Amino acid sequence: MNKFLFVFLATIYSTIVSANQPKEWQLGFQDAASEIMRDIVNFHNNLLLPIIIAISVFVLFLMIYTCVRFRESKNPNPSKRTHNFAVEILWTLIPCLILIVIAVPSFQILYKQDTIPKTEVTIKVVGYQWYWGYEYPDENIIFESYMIKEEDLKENQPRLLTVDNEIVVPVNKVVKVLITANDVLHAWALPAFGVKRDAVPGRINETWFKAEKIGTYYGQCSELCGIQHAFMPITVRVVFEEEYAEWLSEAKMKFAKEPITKKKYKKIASK
Ligand SMILES: [Cu+2]
Repeated sequence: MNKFLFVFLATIYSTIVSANQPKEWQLGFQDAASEIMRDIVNFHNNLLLPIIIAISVFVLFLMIYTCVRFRESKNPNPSKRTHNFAVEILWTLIPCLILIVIAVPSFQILYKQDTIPKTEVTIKVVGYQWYWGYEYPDENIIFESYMIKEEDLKENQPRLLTVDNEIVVPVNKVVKVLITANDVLHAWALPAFGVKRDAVPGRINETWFKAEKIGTYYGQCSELCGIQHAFMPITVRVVFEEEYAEWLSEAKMKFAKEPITKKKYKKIASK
């Protein structure tokens, strides 16, 4: 396909694809856009939720039963018993078993998040009070990302989530994210990808994601970091590879880490 036609269609498509952000009256998670997030959602919906509901119903039943069965009028002389060996064993063992049943799939997901597959794009994230700094170390790109104030928002830009410089990544590629901070603790979190890692000054944390759908994804700082903690959102635009390449060549000039020499400019422009 003609490259320009492709980029044109891709741009139209990416604006049609709905953005992933919290919706009004939403219950539960945002739609998953990565395998890890799908695992997390399945883990929650198919294992945790049934256990939580069963325990809540059981405890509610016990409370109602005791209130009715042992009310004063029906049970004027209460039993003086304080111990029951069998019941004590049961209420220790059963919760242990439940925790083990939860732990196995939980560790599986944790290990999957921790093992980074062969990386195709690397991004370094630095938390500042109160904005994010981004770097593409392999591409000589470095920039800062500030929230857009409410009065400056354009149509369809979500409040408190839109930034001036969003990060752009290609779809279906493994993106490694190196996360650190420059002043206090922050946390880089993107619900749709199942990513949340602390940004710790003097230390680099790693995580990864592989976005499976193009679109715009929103996250927020998730570690209370000061007065403007709520105003340092994260915006990631997932695009087709062609569009990514185009963005890269533009960003390399706009956000060059070092001033571009004439020679370097020629090299980038000729790519
Ligand atoms: Cu923060």
